[in-house]
Amino acid sequence: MKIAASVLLAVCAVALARADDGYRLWLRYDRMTQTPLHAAYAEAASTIVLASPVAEDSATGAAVSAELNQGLGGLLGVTPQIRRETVQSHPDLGDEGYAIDWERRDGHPAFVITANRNVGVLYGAFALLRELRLGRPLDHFALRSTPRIQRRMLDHWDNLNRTVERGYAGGSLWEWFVLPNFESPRYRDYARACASVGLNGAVVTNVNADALVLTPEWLSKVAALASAFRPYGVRVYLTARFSAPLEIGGLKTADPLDPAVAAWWRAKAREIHELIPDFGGFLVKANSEGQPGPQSYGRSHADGANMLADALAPVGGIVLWRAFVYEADARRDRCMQAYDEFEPYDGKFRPNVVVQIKNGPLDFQPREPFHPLFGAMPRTPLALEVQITQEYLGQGTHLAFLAPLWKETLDSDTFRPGRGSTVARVVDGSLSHNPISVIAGVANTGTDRNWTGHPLAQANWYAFGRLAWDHTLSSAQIASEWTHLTFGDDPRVTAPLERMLLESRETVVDYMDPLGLTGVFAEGHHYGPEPWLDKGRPDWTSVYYHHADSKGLGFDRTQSGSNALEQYAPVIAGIWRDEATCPEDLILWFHHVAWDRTMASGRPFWDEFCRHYQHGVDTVRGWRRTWDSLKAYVDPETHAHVSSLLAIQERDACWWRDASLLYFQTFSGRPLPPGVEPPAHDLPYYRAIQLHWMPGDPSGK
Ligand code: BDP
Repeated sequence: MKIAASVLLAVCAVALARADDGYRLWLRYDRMTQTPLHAAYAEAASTIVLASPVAEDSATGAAVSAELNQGLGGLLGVTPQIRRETVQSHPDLGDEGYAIDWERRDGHPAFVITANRNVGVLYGAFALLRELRLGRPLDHFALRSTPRIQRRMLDHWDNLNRTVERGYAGGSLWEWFVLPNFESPRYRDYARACASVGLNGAVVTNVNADALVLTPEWLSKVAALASAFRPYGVRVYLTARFSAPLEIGGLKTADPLDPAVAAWWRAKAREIHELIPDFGGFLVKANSEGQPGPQSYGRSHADGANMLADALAPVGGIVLWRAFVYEADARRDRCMQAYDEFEPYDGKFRPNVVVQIKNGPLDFQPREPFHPLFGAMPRTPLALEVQITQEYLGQGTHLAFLAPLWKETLDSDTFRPGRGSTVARVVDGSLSHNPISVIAGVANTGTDRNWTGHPLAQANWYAFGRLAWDHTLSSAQIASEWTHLTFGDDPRVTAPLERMLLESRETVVDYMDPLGLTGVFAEGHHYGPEPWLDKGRPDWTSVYYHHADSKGLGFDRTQSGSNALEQYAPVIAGIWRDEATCPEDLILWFHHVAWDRTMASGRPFWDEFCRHYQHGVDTVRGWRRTWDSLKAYVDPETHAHVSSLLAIQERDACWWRDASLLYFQTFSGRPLPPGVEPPAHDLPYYRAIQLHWMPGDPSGK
């Protein structure tokens, strides 16, 4: 009886240990298998020295101790003795950097974390735990790391009613109604996860902003969030609705040159600063997609940004002014408008203004060339904004690991002023010696228990943080780290899963919009294909972007077309301008390509185009087989969840292929090449598909 009970208990314990709801993200800290290396780790980890010139700040210091206790206890079964030592400051470590060394102290091995500030010690603690978990050899423990970009931010498109624009993981994490009285423990867990990958800022409200958040009642709620995040080094920012002085301030105008308006914002900045002493600043979407802005008063973006910057400067805040602007009735190529609007203002912004630019000139498509503004404003700090949430890459149901997409932008060479002037160097400030540097990712988090909806989308939150800290890391390294931290070290799991992650972005491109095609997404919710969309605002249709006709496909952005190429440096424009040298993965972005053009493979363009779609479908099918084969080695809940999502992804990949090829075939008039499966239905069937109440769709219908 006794034996039976203990067997049952053991079985339950195993089951419990295996049931995995994903809440712990990559911070699992499960006991590592015992090897001589782990025994050596355990010995050294029993003493941790925290060396810093500053006195211990209680909140962050407590977070460090809690993390080390939890992490080392979990991984190694060690309760560390944590000693604090006061040391000289290390200028090369800056405010947030850390060093980790393996040394002998009093005759015993010990890990020493050195940093100038408590938050650096915290980053060092997370790094130590990560490196131990990943099995770094002890004699390699002389780590030095400082972030390349100062402000590493998550932008939450969260509304005050707790819906999340383009959010696919449940509702908003911020429980506004019960704030500030009730502070969900999840706020701390959120900030801790951010800190573990080095993120240090959160814009907690949607860029399509609500002025209400700037009222005293709501600011006290924001202050509660800020205090929950503070121990983990995460500063709060807010989106500022430009018309707030009218809406909540009782003024008759929001004209940025009106002294009463400027005074209102100055007082507002002071009020926020009193509640939130480390308030980061405002993120502003102005004169874009219906949002108010300075142009409503005949003023420029610079006038608007500078007025807010003057209000924030006395309290140490910055303005993140978005360059995602385009006019409703413009005759000019939409992809050229942000450049036209902002480039003339280079050098005209206050020092605490940062212009925040999406990775590409359109809108977070699966592939775009880098935004030309990155090469055009050397006297202005420029922030890179990417989307972690997968608005255009299958949303909550498709696997798409985005590090390769972000790296593609970061590593792009603007050739301004010369070779080696990569977007990464523009953004990290090293190219023009800009004093402020910012990178922002539109968050993929929500109230789903596993934070990100798709279990594998956690990898994108992780990857964004890691790249924000160090953009020189490779996608493969990040994929490997995340996979090991999340799924353990069994190579039967990690090797195939890493391969799936690394293939996934290109696979999505293959079945959605290969060879530089863009703008073919369903109206409103943007989930499925709608290349036939031709009604409504021209630049919100698909036909505006793909230009399909009987001759060919693609948007001519050379001199014979919109000449968007003129916005790039001559070297790069020269390569892209010539159809013969333009990389094929961007060819439809820059050229109207003839259906029978011979591609590098020797095949006609139409055949090549079709084969990309099929290749995308085939790859997803391969993942399903691979994932099935991992069943015995992966937590059952997670396995079942991902299996179902991969089935949806295969269904959708087929839908994208069939709908797109049937539609474009009406222009090409050519048969599907051998190897491309015939569509399951006819074009009217696909055109009739309507999805309702899609997650994250702001139009809500
Ligand atoms: C688009 C989204 C829209 C956002 C907009 C933006 O569809 O919901 O408000 O970007 O970035 O991608 O402002």
